[in-house]
Amino acid sequence: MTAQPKTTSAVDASVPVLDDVDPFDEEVLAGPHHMHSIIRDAGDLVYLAQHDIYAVARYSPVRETLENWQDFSSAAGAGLANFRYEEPWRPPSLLLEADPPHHDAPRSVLQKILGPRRIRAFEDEWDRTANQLVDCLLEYGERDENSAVVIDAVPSIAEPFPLSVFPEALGLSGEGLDNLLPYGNFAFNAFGPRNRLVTEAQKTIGPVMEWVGEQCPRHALTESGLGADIWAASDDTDITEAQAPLIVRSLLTAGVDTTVYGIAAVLYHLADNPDQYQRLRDEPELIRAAIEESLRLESPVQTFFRTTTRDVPISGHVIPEGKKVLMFLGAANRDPRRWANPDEFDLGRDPSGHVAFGSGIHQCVGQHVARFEAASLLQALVPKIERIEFSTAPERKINNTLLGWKTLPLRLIPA
Ligand code: HEM
Ligand code: OVM
Repeated sequence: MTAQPKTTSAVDASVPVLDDVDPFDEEVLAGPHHMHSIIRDAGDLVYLAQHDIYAVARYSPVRETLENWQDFSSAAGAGLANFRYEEPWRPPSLLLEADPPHHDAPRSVLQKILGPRRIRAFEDEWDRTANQLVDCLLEYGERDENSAVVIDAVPSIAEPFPLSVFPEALGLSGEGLDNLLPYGNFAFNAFGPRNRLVTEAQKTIGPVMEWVGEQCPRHALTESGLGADIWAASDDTDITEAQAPLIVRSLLTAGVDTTVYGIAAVLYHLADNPDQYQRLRDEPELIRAAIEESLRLESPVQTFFRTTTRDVPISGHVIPEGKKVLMFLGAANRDPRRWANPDEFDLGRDPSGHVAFGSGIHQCVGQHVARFEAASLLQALVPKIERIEFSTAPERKINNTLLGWKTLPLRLIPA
């Protein structure tokens, strides 16, 4: 590794400089939307002095950056750390942290395996599991004086549902599944600066990483799951045997926390918008729209970085070569330049074009998994629950990349 250059090249004088904006401040992470509007209003491109990074928060430059992989590389890491100078915390992902041509083969293998056809094969099983979960809450959940079921939807729904369907679909043995959420939580924190969120978690992540490593070899995976499909692709020489375990690792990293946060988000927005929930009850064919709209509004994955491969012109400015660029997906998804009433949860709008899954060659390869899981859950829940209310205020979970809920105390009024 070469040492990081001490002097940074002079900032293009026309780029708005924000000195006191820190996207990774804990208060900001707990409620980033005010900061988003400051960054969006400052311009198409800004410079965040505290981290020596460029940033885009308006919809169109975010989308441009996502789609221009030639100038905005992923191989130096999708987080703040620049892999040219800093040792990554684990061997880089062959998907997320790779550029073409290396990205191509892992991507096309995974895209086939996680395509809608393959994932639809799990639908009946996932629907059954979702119905069991909701029935169980209705039968055994704590009731209040009006016989509403009172739950914290994070530990009662958002976490157990993905954990009871995805690891099995992947082909994990079933032991040690409690490592999955801490691993994902750490991985998403690790995209940010080495703040308290990272240093605290570092103390306990060793055994978690070890467990994850043990789940990736062929012998650890059942014969018919998604993991086995990845290994089978190495028999056909689409990918090498050295690549297979790292691609399995991508699913273990990106496949669980994201869907937990996504499911909590849609439940939050349905509780927060009783009129829209009523509409969903009347028109359950809007379940898919509700999922998309809540992905737009919440953007569970808030940010990713790129690194410039040359001096890149953007919106009349130039970003020097080798600089980190932070893309605010969540800010783009609420940009009033792109969306009418951007902060409203509206089942009547067309949320397509949101960038909650990114865009371009790295666009989330697990998006069908995420949508099918959330759809199974809502299809089970909506017909059985007349109304969803907050019982007390939900609390934010703080993560350098993910936006979501630590607690989501709900009252479910049975239909
Ligand atoms: C990539 C978000 C669920 C696996 C991405 C990216 C985003 C994202 C924004 C783009 C990264 C970039 O441009 O650098 C989400 C959200 C999810 C979700 C919001 C849930 C609501 C999943 C699931 C899986 C998964 C369930 C696995 C089954 C991946 C992988 C990549 C990726 C492997 C890297 C793809 C590539 O670089 O080609 N995701 N994701 N994600 N996601 Fe997801
Ligand atoms: C990966 C990956 C992909 C997307 C997100 C992510 C921790 C990881 O391929 O390991 O976040």
